[in-house]
Amino acid sequence: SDTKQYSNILTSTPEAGVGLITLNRPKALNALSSPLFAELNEALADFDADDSIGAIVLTGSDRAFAAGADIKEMKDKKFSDVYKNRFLENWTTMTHLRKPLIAAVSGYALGGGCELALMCDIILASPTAVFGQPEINLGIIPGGGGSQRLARAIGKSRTMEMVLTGRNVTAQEADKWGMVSKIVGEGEGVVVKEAVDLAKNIASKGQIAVQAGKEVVNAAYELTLAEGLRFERRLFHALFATKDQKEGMAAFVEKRKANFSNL
Ligand code: CO8
Repeated sequence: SDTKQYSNILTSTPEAGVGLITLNRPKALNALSSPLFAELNEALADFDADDSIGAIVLTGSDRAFAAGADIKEMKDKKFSDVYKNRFLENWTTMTHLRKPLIAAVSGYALGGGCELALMCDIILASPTAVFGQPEINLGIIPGGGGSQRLARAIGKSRTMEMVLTGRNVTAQEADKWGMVSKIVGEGEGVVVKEAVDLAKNIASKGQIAVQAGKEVVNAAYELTLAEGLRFERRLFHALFATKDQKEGMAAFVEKRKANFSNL
């Protein structure tokens, strides 16, 4: 996966089982241009298809996770352009990945950058992280799911305040509101290291169970409670057909570490 050369992102495998994607447009604070998103989708699809990868980390720089969609690219577009060309429709492709995706956010996560983090499965924040939906200041509204995913994550009142005023929120507020799973320690690179450790931990589990776990949690955001509970139980039942279930439970009884085969 690290053989491909991209112009707007970097890819690597910092630990066995972990794919790392770093947004790399430093001069534009990682503004999400169409070429960047095409590369991001390609790299995510490659890691998702790679059997040796168990979890993926997405990060930016110390200064910016991503400062939003590329305003210079958008500014002269007309309704007919964005509608007919399905502008930014491919942004949500990443929500269909099988493997867990962890956002390691440092610095600005604004507009589309905040929405990008919200499309990930877990968000770790550096103490310097800043989240916001400043679209209102540009005469538009969030278009990458911000209004919907934020409302589900932090509730109506806070989402309304963020979307209608464009006010940025600190990592500390985002943490208090349950938008991120935690704030890591201070220092450059700390958030990426912690995200890679978390990804490595997830990659060490049975991968069928990991992917099923992601699928059922995500179902909680799409289905009614009754449908979600039924879906969870069916997948829970299905896992009794895997070797990993036999191995995991045998290892517990035999007081040894499980050796999962992902079968
Ligand atoms: N697009 C393009 N260029 C950007 C962007 C951006 N979003 N953000 C920063 N840049 C560029 C700046 O233009 C500047 O370039 P240059 O040196 O050529 O002038 C460079 O990055 C550095 O930026 P600043 O000089 O402004 O740096 P500061 O430290 O002074 O400020 C800020 C940093 C506060 C982050 C500031 O850059 C800023 O406010 N950026 C814009 C934030 C914003 O409004 N984001 C929302 C964009 S709209 C959006 O995301 C809609 C999403 C729709 C998603 C739909 C999905 C389906």
